[in-house]
This record gives sequence, C-alpha cells and structure tokens, in this order.
Amino acid sequence: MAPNRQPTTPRFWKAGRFSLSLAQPLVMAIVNLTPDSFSGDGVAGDPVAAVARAEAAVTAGAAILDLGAESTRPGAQPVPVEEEWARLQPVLRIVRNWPVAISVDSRKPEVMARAVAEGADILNDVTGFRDDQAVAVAVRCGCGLCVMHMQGEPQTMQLAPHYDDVVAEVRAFLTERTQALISAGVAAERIVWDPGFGFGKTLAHNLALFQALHLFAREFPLLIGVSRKRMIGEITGQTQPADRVIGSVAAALKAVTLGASIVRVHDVAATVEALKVWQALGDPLI
Ligand code: HH2
Repeated sequence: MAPNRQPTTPRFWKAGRFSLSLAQPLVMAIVNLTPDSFSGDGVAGDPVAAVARAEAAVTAGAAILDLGAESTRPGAQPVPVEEEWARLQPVLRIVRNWPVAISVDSRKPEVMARAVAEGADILNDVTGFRDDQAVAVAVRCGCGLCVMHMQGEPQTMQLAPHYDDVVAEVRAFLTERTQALISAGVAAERIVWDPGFGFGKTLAHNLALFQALHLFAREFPLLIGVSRKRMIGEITGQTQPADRVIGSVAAALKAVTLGASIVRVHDVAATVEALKVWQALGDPLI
C-alpha cells in the first residue's frame, strides 16, 4: 500500500463485466475518436487506427480503455448525438469483448444509453451525472461510474474560473452528485470520483485540488486525468501537449502516492513503466 493510501479505500470498483481491484493503481488509456482533441492524438473517422491505438494501449498494460468521441477541451464545440455515436459505435463494437474494461467518455444520456446497450463497462461523465436522464441510465445499468467535477461548460469554462474554496466546493459537488446517484439506486461500489483537473480551474485551483487528493481518496476511489494538460505545460514550460509526457508521468506518480487509484493517460507505456518502478521501490519502513 502507498504510505498515504487510506485503509477505508474500497479495494474493488464494480464496473460492468469487471470487479476491478484497486489494490494497485490502474492505468486508463485515453482513446480519443475526435478530430479536435487538445492532445493531438485523436483518431477521428479511422476506426482501424483507433483499434490499433487501443490494442497498443492494452499491450502496454492499460486496464481500462476510455473511448471519447467529443472533445471537452476548453473552447470545444459540442457534437450532435448522432455524430458522436457514429464515431464511437464502430470502435466500441470491436473492443467490447476484450479482456479490459471499456469506458465511454460522454456527457450525453442518449450516448450513454447506447453505449451501455453495446456493452460498455464504465460511464465517464465530465458533468458528474448532473442530468436526471444520465442518472436514470446509471441506475438501469451495472456500469462503473466516474463522477467528475466541472465548473461551467467546455466552451467557456477557462474564461474566468472562480471559487471561494476550490477544495470544499469540488468536494461538496461530488458528495451531492454521489448522494443523488445512491438515493436513485446506484451501489456505492460502482462510483469513483474525479476532481476534474483543468475543467473550469486555474493552475492555482488545480494545485490546491492536487494537494487535497489524499482527503478525497478517503471518501471514494479517485480517478485523475492530468495527462498532457495545460497545467503540466504551465509548470514545465512545455507549450506542445506531445512534449508534456515526462511532466505527466511525474504527476501520475504523485497522484498515486497521494491515494489516486486510477490514472487516465495518453502515454500508457511510459506511465506503466514508471508505476512499475514506483511499486517495486516500495513503502518507507516506518
Ligand atoms: N479530461 C478530459 C476528458 N475526459 N474524463 C475524466 N474523468 N477526467 C479528466 O480529467 C478528463 C476526462 C480532457 O482530456 P482529453 O480527453 O485528453 O482531451 P479532449 O477532451 O480534448 O479530447
């Protein structure tokens, strides 16, 4: 166990076909089926390339594939349901029987419902299941649920993010949405939390949240996504997302040290390799 990992952290995440052990950190591979993702590695309109990327991620050690067909980067334009689904379905149909959990990154209840019908194991909602219809889909399925915090909407969220107390406000939101899901009939073992790095947050907000990860991890298993994001560039000075791999891996290691259970990343091989060393080096003898 990591030194700061809390003993109350559940050891499993119930996620569709899987009961994922959280005894060791898991890597969630980002497979963006988009033409406009900030990271530059989206593969829109090419299911063959997307499947190849997914296969490489599994070979490199990913436990979860996160398929996203609508960019939520700052300033991104929303995509209609049919377009999002047309990007998603062909890839989902191929990977859905693979021996890794399949997550669908969508904020649209209609897309979530279709993804569940096609065999998705996890629903990753950057709006934190704020929509009643999304809660209804969550109740009807057995998927794992990632409840993420976002202030505002992608188009405008980075214009002027404001909080009086970012940690307390994010925690209050995650608690409220989790209670809504549980009251509606979702088992707590299906839920993980994500503070939503970069979603309506300045660097100072992101850093405050990062430093509170061990507090969040006491309540629910944590999934964190900082891979190649602007906050890594702001710290390192790397302006190109593809040049932020080393900083992203460092952040992933710090996150798991603070109790995160799942890291959502673009660079699977580098992260898995770093985690292997992090684990092999063990905990301090106290
Ligand atoms: N970040 C992005 C998208 N989905 N889901 C969770 N749970 N946590 C995150 O931090 C998160 C997310 C944005 O990153 P990315 O998918 O790399 O880019 P884009 O939205 O431009 O496709």
